[in-house]
Amino acid sequence: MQFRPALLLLAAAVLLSPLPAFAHAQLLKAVPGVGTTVTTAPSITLAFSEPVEPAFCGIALSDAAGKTVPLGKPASAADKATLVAAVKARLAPGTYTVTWHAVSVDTHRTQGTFAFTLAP
Ligand SMILES: [Cu+2]
Repeated sequence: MQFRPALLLLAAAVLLSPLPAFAHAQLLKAVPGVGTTVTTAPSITLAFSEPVEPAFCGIALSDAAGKTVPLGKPASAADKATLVAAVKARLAPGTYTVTWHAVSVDTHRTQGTFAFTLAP
C-alpha cells in the first residue's frame, strides 16, 4: 500500500484532538425552520454547531408524495458552519421533507430529517 503521510497526519489529528467526542456538527438552526410554515423557500439553509466540509455534506428535499425536488450543490457560508443549497424548482404549496447529512471538520458524520410546510 502506498504511504500516505497526509492521511496519517489526519488520523493523528483526529486521535489527538482535544475536542470532546460529542462535538459533532449538530443542526442548530434551519431556514425554513424545523416544523415551520413559510410562504417562500428559495433555498435551504442549515446552521451547524461547528464547521462542516461541504464536499462531504448533502441536502435532499422531497415533496409530500416523496418526489425529489432538485437542489443546488450545498455550499458553505463564510462561517464554514452554515450550508446553503438553492431550491431549483418552483414549489407548490404543501409539506416538504429535508434530509441532510454533514461531516464536520473533525470528520464525524451527523444526519437528520425535518419537515416544513409551504403555505398557499
Ligand atoms: Cu464530532
